[in-house]
Amino acid sequence: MQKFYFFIDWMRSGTGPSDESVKPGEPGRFHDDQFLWMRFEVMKKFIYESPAAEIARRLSRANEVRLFYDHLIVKEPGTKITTAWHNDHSYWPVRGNQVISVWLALDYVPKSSCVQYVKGSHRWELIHKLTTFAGDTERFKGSSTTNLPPPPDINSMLDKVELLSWDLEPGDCLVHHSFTVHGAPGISPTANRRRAYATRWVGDGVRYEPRPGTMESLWRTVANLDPKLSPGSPMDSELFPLVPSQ
Ligand SMILES: O=C(O)CCC(=O)C(=O)O
Repeated sequence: MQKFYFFIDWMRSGTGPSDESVKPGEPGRFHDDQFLWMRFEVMKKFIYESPAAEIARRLSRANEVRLFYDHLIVKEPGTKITTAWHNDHSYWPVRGNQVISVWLALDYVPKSSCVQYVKGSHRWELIHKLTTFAGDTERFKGSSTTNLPPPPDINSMLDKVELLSWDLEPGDCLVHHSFTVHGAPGISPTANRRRAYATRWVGDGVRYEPRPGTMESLWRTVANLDPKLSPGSPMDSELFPLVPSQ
């Protein structure tokens, strides 16, 4: 585990399809990076040797799962911006129900810093307009996703929905369906850093569906990562390796 922490601190400069959500001059830092397993042996080892694949396979009731991608998410103390309400499915070039994330806490995460999930919202099966983690729509302006409904304004529905979040120890994980609406608060200046390693998994029933604006175009243009799949085909690509259960 120590080695894993070291890598995470060291690689925060991000060489993949990484993002900085806090604008210059704003407090804190909210950084994320993707496809780390392709660059760092320690992440690859986690993918193939941890129980994450089996957790995803069982919970999505799939026969087998592929790693869709891995994602490091780091929020520093004093970060005011919240993670905007969204579901993941809207961003992803996939069709199907067996799409699961395992969000692994690498630090102690008090409930006040934890991701918040809208209970039952996976049943809404919403495909919404895209924003950045910080809720910025500018980057996606011009894509045909502008015809979609906006992400749900959960803050105005708090009397109608139930939010779920927890106190987590390092090593605890949360598992969410790709249609589950979620967001996260900022981090108080006195709280500790919140590092999470999320792995995203697809089951054998999932098909490639590169809807306009979804992340495959970012992956291709920023990081030269191309699954070389045609729309409607199974997710059978070197980019999305099959991971046998442990
Ligand atoms: O960690 C966060 O702040 C957001 C996490 C998230 O949106 C996700 O893992 O899908």
